Amino acid sequence: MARVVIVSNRVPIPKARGASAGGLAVALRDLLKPGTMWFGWSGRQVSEPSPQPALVEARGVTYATIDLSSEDYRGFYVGFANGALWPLLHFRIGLMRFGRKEYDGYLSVNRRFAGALGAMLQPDDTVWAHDYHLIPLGRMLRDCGFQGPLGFFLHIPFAPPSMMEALPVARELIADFCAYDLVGFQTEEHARDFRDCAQRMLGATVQGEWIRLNGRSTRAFACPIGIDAEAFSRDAVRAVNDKVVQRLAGSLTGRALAIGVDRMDYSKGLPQRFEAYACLLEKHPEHHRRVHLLQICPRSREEVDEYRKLRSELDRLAGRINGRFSEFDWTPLRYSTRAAPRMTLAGLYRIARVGVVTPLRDGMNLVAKEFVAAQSDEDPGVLVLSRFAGAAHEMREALIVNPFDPDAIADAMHQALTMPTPERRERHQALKEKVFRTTAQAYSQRFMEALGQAKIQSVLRAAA
Ligand code: ADQ
Repeated sequence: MARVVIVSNRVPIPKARGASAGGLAVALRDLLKPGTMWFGWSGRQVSEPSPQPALVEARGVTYATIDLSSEDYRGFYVGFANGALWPLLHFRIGLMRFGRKEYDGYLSVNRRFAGALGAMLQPDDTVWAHDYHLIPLGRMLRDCGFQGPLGFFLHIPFAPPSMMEALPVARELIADFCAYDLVGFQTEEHARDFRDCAQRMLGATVQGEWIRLNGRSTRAFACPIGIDAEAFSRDAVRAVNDKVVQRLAGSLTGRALAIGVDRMDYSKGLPQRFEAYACLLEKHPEHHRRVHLLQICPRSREEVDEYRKLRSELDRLAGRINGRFSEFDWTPLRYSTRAAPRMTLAGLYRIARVGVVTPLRDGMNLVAKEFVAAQSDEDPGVLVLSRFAGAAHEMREALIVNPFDPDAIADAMHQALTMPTPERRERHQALKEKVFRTTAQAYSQRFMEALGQAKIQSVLRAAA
């Protein structure tokens, strides 16, 4: 039977009943039918990883995972994927740390993935690999003899040739992308940057969305990811009974809530957001005692230096803002580094008057879509959105800001806090229509259809 095989760095094996699914598991939920396989890293570091994957069956889906050694993890995950590719593709070349050893580690883990997965693949399988950890995997699976449809989706942005040139192994990686039949990006801008790189850096022939390199054809297209808007919206309504949401709502005593929810990552523009909030309170004393900013940002990737530095900077800024503006009965900034259950998050978005989503660069940003899906039609909150989030390409009715400009973010927050109800409703209806149309379900279906067609086309083009 033809199977879909999903590959990603981390594998969301369903745990206890009621455990909430992460973003990728939600996005691919419709593909998780009996017979599907999901392959990736177990999340474990062991001294002698077995080449045999561990298999877990849940609701007919097979989850196959391999372990990594600490050395693998340091080179592949901390070193190359998050120390070089992540900063480069988020336009932070200055933070990029490239080392041959780390790149070799990255290749070696991809080879291990390809070896273990290749041994389990059947000729009529369709393979869909995800994200920047696994760019060379497609070529390596081809080297193992797999000839079926191979797709790849990049969840983070791509960079133009002038920036990609800074990465010493960029040419190899761009050629690796071209081993897939279909490569998906969050926006047309990222897809175009990729095609430009293939053309200018490798001399590939580009025709529309098709790239031809060394006799193979690959389609590079935009396929924006979404959320399960119906389910998220239902959760937001039900979350009025959530204890944390009730406690927070009770503590507001009529004050407006502005909310930010992000992994603690330097791409999310958090220091600039805190400065913008200080700027709002400085320019508009009328908001004193009338607003709270709740920033929820769970720590992530603390093995990487830059993430530890960011944490100290945010602690310092948060202390400074509260020290300067607090009154005995009003703390302007509430800041938590904990993860929150999805239901609680949905409820917090719903009671917020303003959603502040201001990344410096972001592939899509699902928080922007979740915020919109959680609002009520009668009394909706207003979204302040960075123009450099992929989501801004669709969500034009948000208040679009330059995230490098704290003054402009402060002005947009003021506009959001004082926006008349009819305008809030009008903007919300337009945004809601988009979030409910470009859903997670629409994303996976569109990608899979395009992958089937791309495979046929690439075979025809090779024969032409
Ligand atoms: P991320 O960089 O992780 O994803 P994002 O798209 O915002 O960014 O997704 C984060 C998810 O984590 C959201 O569903 C959010 O609700 C959840 N989350 C954040 N903080 C949380 C907290 N404190 N507690 C619980 N949940 C929390 C990458 C790319 C993005 C791209 C996605 C999907 O960087 O650009 O949109 O993949 O493709």
